[in-house]
Amino acid sequence: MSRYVVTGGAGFIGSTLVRSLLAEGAGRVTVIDNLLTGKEENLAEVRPSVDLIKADIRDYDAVAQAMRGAAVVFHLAAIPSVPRSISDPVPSHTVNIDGTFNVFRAAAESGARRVVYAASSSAYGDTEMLPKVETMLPRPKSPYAAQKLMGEYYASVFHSCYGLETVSLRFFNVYGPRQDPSSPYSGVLSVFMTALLGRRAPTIFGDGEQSRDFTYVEDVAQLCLKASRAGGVAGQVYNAGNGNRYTLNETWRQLQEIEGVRIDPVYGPPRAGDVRDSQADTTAAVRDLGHAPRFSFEEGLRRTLEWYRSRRT
Ligand code: UD2
Repeated sequence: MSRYVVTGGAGFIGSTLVRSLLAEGAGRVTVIDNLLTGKEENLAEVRPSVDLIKADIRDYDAVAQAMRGAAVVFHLAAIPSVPRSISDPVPSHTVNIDGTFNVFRAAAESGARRVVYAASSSAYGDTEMLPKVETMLPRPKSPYAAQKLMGEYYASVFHSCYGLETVSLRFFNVYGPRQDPSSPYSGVLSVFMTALLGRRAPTIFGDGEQSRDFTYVEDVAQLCLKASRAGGVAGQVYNAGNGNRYTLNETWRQLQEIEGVRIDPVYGPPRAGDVRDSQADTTAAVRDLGHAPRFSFEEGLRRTLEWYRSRRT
């Protein structure tokens, strides 16, 4: 078995992380994925270097078996999406909380050294001030946000009670190649880009003045690697964002400019559980983990757009 395990490694972010690990010389990587939202084809050209275990993280025995001999675990498996956790709360609760508990428990029992946990910026909810700093009181506004926050608490407790080195990274609206645009719960940029390429109007929920710290997937993968190696960070929580924020209106405008088209969006009612503004304070991640995002928003948008274009038939 490999010394690296990535739960959710066939997903959009997980498969990027698997590539980064292999590029840095990992040799082999074990992936645990139930292929619910992940896809084997996301691993395409790296598949020969991956031990893919098709299992659900709610299955403790399968998780424990996959982790035998692992040194570092990246826990990315989850049922994401704020609206999905509201319309169908049971699966997201059981995967994101019970499944996460299983991952920490199996990691501790197998003697793994460290678990890097994919937490979420949604834990902050609406804060009085921007950017959002790790010391702010969390105020989750949706089941998904509460579940992801619970995972952070478990991460911290597995460190203090069992000595497992855990690092929680609060991902801020990650986007990039391989993000699946086809579900009603897909991330907004994947939806915007496929609408743009199909010359269709996107639907913006609310007035479009809500803002996000969109973070390119390769920058997040690099931060995961750094978090797996940094000293003196066990039990801590860090923002994994860029430190910028763009409104949806600005973002749609920028995409139209890149593509040289003009398509007015359709505005719909605001979405329940939505956070208004999101922007990471990256001071702690830069200082303690060496976070150094490389992709500007425009560069990330262009690269992602090219990827969606290359996938059009
Ligand atoms: C949350 C977290 C993010 C990550 C993600 C996982 C926040 C601020 N961010 O993302 O870090 O954990 O959950 O799922 O909580 N929208 C439209 N039209 C569409 C789709 C979305 O207007 O077709 C809006 C949506 O109402 C929201 C924004 O776009 O205001 C972003 O939505 P999203 O689903 O891409 O991500 P979000 O912010 O819920």
